[in-house]
Amino acid sequence: MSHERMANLVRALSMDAVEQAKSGHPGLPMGAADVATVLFTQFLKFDPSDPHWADRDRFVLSAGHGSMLIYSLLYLTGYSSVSLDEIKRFRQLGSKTPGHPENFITAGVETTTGPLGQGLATAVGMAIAEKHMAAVFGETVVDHKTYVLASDGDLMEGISHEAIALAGHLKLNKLIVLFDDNGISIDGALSLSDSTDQVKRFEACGWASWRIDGHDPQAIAAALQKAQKSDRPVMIACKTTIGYGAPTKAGKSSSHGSPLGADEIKGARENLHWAHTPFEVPADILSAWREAGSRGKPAHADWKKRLAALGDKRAEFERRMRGEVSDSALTKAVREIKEKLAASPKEIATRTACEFALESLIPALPEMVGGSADLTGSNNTRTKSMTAITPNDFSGRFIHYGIREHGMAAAMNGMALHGGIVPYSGTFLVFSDYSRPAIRLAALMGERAIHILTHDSIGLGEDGPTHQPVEHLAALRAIPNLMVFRPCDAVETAECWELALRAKDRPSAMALTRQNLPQLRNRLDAENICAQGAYEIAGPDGRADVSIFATGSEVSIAVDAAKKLAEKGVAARVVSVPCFELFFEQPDDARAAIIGDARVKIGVEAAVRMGWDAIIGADGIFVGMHGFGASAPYKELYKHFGITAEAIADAAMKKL
Ligand SMILES: Cc1ncc(C[n+]2csc(CCOP(=O)(O)OP(=O)(O)O)c2C)c(N)n1
Repeated sequence: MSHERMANLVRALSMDAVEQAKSGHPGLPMGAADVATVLFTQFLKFDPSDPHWADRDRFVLSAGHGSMLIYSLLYLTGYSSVSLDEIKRFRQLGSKTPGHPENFITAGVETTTGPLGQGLATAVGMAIAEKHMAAVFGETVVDHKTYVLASDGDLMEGISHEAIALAGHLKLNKLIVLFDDNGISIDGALSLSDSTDQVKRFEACGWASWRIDGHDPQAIAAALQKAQKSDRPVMIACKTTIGYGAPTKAGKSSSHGSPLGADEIKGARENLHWAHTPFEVPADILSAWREAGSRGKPAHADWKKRLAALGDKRAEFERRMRGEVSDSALTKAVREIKEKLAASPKEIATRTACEFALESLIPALPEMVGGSADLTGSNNTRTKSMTAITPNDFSGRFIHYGIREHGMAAAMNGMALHGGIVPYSGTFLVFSDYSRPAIRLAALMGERAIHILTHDSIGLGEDGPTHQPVEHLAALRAIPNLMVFRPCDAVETAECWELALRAKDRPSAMALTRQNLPQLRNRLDAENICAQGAYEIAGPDGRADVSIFATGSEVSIAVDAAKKLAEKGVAARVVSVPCFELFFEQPDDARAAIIGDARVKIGVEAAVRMGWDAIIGADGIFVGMHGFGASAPYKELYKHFGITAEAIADAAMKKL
């Protein structure tokens, strides 16, 4: 079967599906069909009968708008997730072929893509994970490549720079990017907005990079062949024509993001010598594609034998790839931490409590791979025993991500998706804005990536308002499926770590202090109390007149306020709220019991009010921030902004 016929089937399916859906992007699949056909029929190692085969090559369509490309490829190579009917239902509710590829909907899609740049940066994490797992379990069972198809938009996004610089530094030589170099974006020719020499840019970042004709199957195959043996990551700029085959729209932005229309499709059929009706799949071409799809079967079978020969390590490898942390190891580690804290309570910052917890967690859970965006000493994410991952040795468990929060968060997604690793990292809470798009994708995909976000309020003091988050807790809490933890002491910090690690299908953000906090939980609780999201941490024996809800560093202030109120004969209780999401997920009666029926409800958090009304009601009192912070020693700032025990007690008395 000729390459041309096989590639043209991809083109035909893509333009027909977009036409039928009356929406979508035909240009990229038509332009990149040759590159993708060579990759999938000659190079990519995969087995459609097992989309989760651990040693498959990963293929990331970073330009997610070209989703019909991957749906065509999955159908043609024989993945059961995408049938011809699903292709006909492109972009319809409940289909396996949504507008942009979603890894949690369509088996064979490695990662959700659509926000440009994310796929490329996620792929860097996959390539890191491959190297780390190979270092731990050996290349006999972990030896695969990560391929990316990236568009102009992917490479224009800022995140691409963080990603390619990190990949180049780490010499991720099994990462191969195919750049769909078509010179067109939505507004028109790329020359409207860009004049970067991408080949030179990648080279400057330590990649091997060169240009080819992206419609010449021999040139594509030769380039991919050469890429197999590279000692550094590879970027192949494939010169293509967007909408290849369309008579008037090829090479133009008009083929990028809307159906071609009946006349144009008719002309494209003529140009491509495609004498078939819409969605018609000629049996001989399909069978050639299916044959290509079964190419990987022998390799898969051989791999299974090598896996079996792994002996004792096999079960551990499989456990890690399933993403199941050892229940007994985790339970034991957390118990050990809590016992130590009960025996000798610690007045430490929660960031320090994090490191204290990690000292037990890291040896217990070998899948944890940490890091920091150049704030290692401030985030306390590296324990004494951890060694760094370097270009020459990927067996380490700590990544110096550099000052690349966005690239770091996306790489963590890639590691979580690859499997075998539970990634966590650190930066300041205020800079979660820089990583937010990738955190959002982790939440959407349901991936366990754990973000340690220290310096979580005005409590960081002198660095001032640029570094003092006020809206970030609210902004993170607004992301569905993300757990935002703000522990109040060392014990809660350990419990929140346990919850984050046990949540296989959701990411976590943990807001931690720079300043020391008293340990409020001195009793050894066998249970994880933070699992309820909120609980009474201090209270009178009988009914309370006042309920004070607080998180993190403000819980101890709330406890002091309750004492002041008690001196005035007012019964007040304090509820610590380490995780809004887990609290809101409690059954109605449990939630109502925690909220209680005290006459006065007060929320205390050194951040903006947004989100708090769900707990304290619109008529509740909020003691927190109403604007940006300021630069001063932190104790002065708490007084200046009125976040004190006195202020809370006064507000309560006024309302009673
Ligand atoms: C972060 C982000 N910004 C904007 C968009 C909207 N968008 C989709 S495709 C595209 C650019 C298209 O140009 P290119 O990447 O070259 O793709 P091609 O035209 O070749 O299909 C834009 C701006 C997006 N998907 N992601």
